[in-house]
Amino acid sequence: MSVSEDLFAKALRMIPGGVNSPVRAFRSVGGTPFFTVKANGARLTTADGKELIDFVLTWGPAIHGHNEPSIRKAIAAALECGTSFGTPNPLEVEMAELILACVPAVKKVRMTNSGTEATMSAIRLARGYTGRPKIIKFSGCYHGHVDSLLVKAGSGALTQGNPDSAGVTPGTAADTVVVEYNNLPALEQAFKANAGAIAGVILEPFPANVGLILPDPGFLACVRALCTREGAVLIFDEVMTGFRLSLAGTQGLHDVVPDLVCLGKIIGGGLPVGAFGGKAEIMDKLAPLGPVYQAGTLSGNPLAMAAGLAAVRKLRDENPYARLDVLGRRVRDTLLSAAKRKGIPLQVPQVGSMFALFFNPSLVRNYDQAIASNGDLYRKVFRYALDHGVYLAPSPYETAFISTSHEGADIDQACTVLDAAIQSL
Ligand code: KE4
Repeated sequence: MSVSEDLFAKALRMIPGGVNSPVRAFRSVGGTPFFTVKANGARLTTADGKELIDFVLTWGPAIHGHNEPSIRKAIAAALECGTSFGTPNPLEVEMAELILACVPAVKKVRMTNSGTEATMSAIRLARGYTGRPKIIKFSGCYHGHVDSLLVKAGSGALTQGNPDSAGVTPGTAADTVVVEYNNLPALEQAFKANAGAIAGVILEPFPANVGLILPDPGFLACVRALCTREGAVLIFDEVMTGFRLSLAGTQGLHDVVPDLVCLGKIIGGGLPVGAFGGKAEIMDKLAPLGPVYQAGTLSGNPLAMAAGLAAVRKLRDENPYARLDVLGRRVRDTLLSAAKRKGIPLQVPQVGSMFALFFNPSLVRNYDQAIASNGDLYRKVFRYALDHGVYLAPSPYETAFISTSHEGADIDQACTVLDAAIQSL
């Protein structure tokens, strides 16, 4: 038995599914998950001493690679002063200043401890600001484990949703309307069917929890226009894409301005974090100023702020986004070329340092098309890559990430393995 297998057997006895977050259990790809004991640059080291080139990057935060020295030094320096104060601390002010400087849509910001807290708070704020009950979300978009957002399209797909998890009550789901992404007529119809009741529309501008789906030309602008017309709050969930695709997230790639933005991952430099921000007139509805309650013992924690400040300042100072896009295109072209030679239909949506694989003959524009892709071929590629030292996301419905530390030998080696993985099908 390997060390990871032994650890997993022990974990299973004490932790549900042996993991503290379901996707880590490898249930979508089979086999026993490996345990990581350390990480540096683009590589993880497993409990069995195996090195893996990592395309998951702790689900996004490690844009500079793992254990980046300036982030490590920033945490160590903050640690000298203690771990948590429960009072305002100067680093929170620096983080707010930096987020406002980088993300134009954000005029005021509140820190949280996770992306889930950020989206949960943003939809409560939208409801409190508008006095309306309903939220529109899009199928395939994931916003963390918020009751109101663990909802799938209901029988009357344009009226109310159905719970997408046990424990979410029909009453909660009833206030969520689920619409197909990239389907403007459906969004228009949802507003019509819920006239005057929609508090907000939340979406991942580039859905990346269903593989990676890119918006049709003009889709985001039309969503913006409909929200403006209907008086609904437009919420961009950029927990994944924030600071990943540009300093302004997807907002650096188009000109659509949301009313609220949710952030996470990169802004914590690998430590627990989330944030939501946007128009001051909306944000000022938050306690202690306004009637919408929101709180968190460790929100703005000095260690997470120090790590996030170091990570974001490094992005601001070095602006690595063009370099990351070159790496993303290289991986995409490697995969597409390999699939063409093999005669296998493959889509590789890629934007900057994010990419995904859909074994599908057609462009994937929505959730139904994503899940109709061949998951078995993905699982075979995942397994071959892992056996040859490359770690892709352990699910066909996730996105892969590249860091600046992949440049050079690691991306060369990874592309060789990914090509061979496709040829092995
Ligand atoms: P957290 O609560 O996990 O910090 O963030 C939730 C969240 C919100 N919004 C978006 C767009 C997200 O991608 C996430 C979390 N992403 C997943 C990866 N698909 C986290 C991995 C996990 O659940 O273990």
